[in-house]
Amino acid sequence: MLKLYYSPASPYVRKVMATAHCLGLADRIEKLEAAAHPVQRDARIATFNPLAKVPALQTEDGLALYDSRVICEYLDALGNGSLFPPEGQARWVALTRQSLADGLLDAALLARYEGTARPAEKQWSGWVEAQMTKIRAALETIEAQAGQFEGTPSDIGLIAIGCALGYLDFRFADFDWRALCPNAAAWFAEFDSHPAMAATRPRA
Ligand SMILES: N[C@@H](CCC(=O)N[C@@H](CS)C(=O)NCC(=O)O)C(=O)O
Repeated sequence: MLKLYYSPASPYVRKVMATAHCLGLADRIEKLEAAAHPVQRDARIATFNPLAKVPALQTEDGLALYDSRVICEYLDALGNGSLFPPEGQARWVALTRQSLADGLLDAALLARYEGTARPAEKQWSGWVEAQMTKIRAALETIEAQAGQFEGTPSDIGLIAIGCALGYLDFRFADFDWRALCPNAAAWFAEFDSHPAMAATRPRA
């Protein structure tokens, strides 16, 4: 079995699990309990990943892999998939979309940690606003491209974008990203109903 330090709320873990579902590998993953936190380090996760972040995977031959980008590419190779286009423009577009979605998520997590992990007297609204600016800018780019997106999780860029938009629904429910992104919203309505996305919706 593959062993995965896991959180049902993590959008990066969702990316890994959606990838695994697309490839028919989800049943080969044993989910290991973890409590990732930016300040209260979880020593269990650190046995696979010194950064103590999830996702962190141990392969069947004992290799420790992180972060989500590497794990997803490993799964694609293991499952003889085509979620990482091997060459040409399709490859660079898919990888850059993954970076865009992961960057949106990095900003979302930093904004959330400011409110949940930092003591109230040290919180800084300017920090959160700056992260929200990054999120809005990433959404603008997603909206500009949404007309070209396929309706199914056909590559890692689209999977990552789907997980990022799903995370906004999950943790930023008051932020009406659909009002900014009508085309992406229409795409997401169909995309998120795919079995690989439906099986991996975030939970607290
Ligand atoms: N770039 C990493 C980000 C992983 C990440 O930030 N995971 C969060 C949970 S959603 C985490 O483990 N946070 C704990 C920490 O920041 O130390 C990836 O793509 O896997």
